Amino acid sequence: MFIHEKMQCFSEMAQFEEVSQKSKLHPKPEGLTLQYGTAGFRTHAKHLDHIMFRMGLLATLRSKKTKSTIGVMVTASHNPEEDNGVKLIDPMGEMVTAAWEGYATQLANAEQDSLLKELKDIIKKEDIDMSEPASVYVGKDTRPSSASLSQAVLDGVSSLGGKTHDYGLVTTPQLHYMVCCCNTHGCYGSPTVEGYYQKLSQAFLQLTQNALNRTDDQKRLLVDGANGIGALKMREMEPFLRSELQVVLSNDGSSGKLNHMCGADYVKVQQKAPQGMNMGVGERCCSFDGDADRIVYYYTDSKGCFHLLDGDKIATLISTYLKELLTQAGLNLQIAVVQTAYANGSSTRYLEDVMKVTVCCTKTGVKHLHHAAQEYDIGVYFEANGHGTVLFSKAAQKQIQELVKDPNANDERKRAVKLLESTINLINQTVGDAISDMLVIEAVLAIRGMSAQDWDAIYTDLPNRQLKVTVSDRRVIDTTDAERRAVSPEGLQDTIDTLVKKYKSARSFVRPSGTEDVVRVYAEADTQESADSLAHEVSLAVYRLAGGIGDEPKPLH
Ligand code: NG1
Ligand code: ZN
Repeated sequence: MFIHEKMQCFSEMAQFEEVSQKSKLHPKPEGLTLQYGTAGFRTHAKHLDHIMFRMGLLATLRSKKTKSTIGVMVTASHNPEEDNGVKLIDPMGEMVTAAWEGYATQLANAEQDSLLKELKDIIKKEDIDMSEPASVYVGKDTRPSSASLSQAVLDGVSSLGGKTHDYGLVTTPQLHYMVCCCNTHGCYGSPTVEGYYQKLSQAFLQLTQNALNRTDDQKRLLVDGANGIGALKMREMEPFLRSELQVVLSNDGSSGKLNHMCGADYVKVQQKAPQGMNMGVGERCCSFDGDADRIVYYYTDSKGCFHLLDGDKIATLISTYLKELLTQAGLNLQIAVVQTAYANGSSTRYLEDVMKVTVCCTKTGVKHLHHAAQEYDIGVYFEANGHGTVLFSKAAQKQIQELVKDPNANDERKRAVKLLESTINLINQTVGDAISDMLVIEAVLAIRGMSAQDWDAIYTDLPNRQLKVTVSDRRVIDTTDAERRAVSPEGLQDTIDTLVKKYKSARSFVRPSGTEDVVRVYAEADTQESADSLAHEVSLAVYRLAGGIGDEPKPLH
């Protein structure tokens, strides 16, 4: 062996020696296995220390492989405060690719004494040059367990010689933004929290200049921060918005528990307002989830009725606005809306039949929607639960930028294309972002002079119900057709089909959750009673045919 080869070999051994030593400080409980789910690993925080260390290792390998900065976010989003989780962020701010999700599971489940073997296996399979430098950005939410778990990630990265930047408390979408800014060398913005506030607030202020005579009432928005990171970050951002948005913050984390009786998931699933919010009649309100990558809006009418404006209503509002601007700007760009099986049937019908936009349906989980949206000039994607954003293709952005500079464009076209340009700057294209989505919605409502009621009246939701059933192994349920049909266990889909036929305008499907150990049941029908009853009957079918445990599901009424 030549001397330099010997030295390299020695330094590699030293590198793995450090992994070996440090991993003992983050031991894996024997026999525990976890899967990289819909959005990363997620479970009770007490099981996650070794996972975090190992995800630090994996992010370092991914960084060496892609020669880019990779992100690791410590959060369990809308889950209870006791849970935690981790999401890996790829170079352009998108979710990590499927093959690497597989590596994540492989590494997470390796018993202590085979960790190095699995690590080397990934290095070999991916042909990773270990002499490449590595850089990993780390962020965390406000959970009590997040501090030590993010330290475990940092330990993992440094034990493989990677460089870290610890952003501390940030929202998930802020970390996605940082990763994208870094890897585009500042083209997407400056990779600091302040850079994020500046980019978004400037675009928001430009847009709202086009909304004349807005009263203070119209500028007022009630925000439920889910007692999480979104509340903290909203407070930081407020001065940048120069009173063009007057936020009244509740569930700001000063007393309540994260996601407890509040937050976007609670509001969406319970179809009621969060605790601790003082809502006036018709007042616009919104809720973030625990890591501020989801948002839903709502209001109560003069009869005290609660109205939810969910991800489907958000997708409709934004796509209608963009389509109108494209027409005014005379730009021939294809716009599509990407949804999942949870999208309310009325929204799909409205978008296809009235708006004449292309609608496509993917499996649950934003990574699937994000992918599908990349196929269009403009891809608007939202899950019904309020997780989503808009993607503009490179070609579409170029056309818009060229038209902004075109001296021959008339005033109407100029105005429309400038609005499009500012909207692009306001949207966090890397991932769904509650703060960015909220500002887009506020700007669109302001520009169009619409109230929450006007927005709600675009179409009427079909009554629906979501339930959970606990079974001994949720993997017995296998689905097809973007999760709208179950292929196993035998007889389940036939039973669902028969039940659905009993109700008007009805639809129902079941799928195993990727973030909780439950099977999710969804039903919609012409009345709330029918939707509730169908959801219950389907839950019973799941319980009986898919190995339900605990008490049998009870009727809702
Ligand atoms: P699961 O638990 O796989 O249903 C939930 C949401 C997803 C997505 C992920 C990640 C529903 C029905 N499901 O996934 O849409 O947001 O969490 O947060 O809302
Ligand atoms: Zn979230």
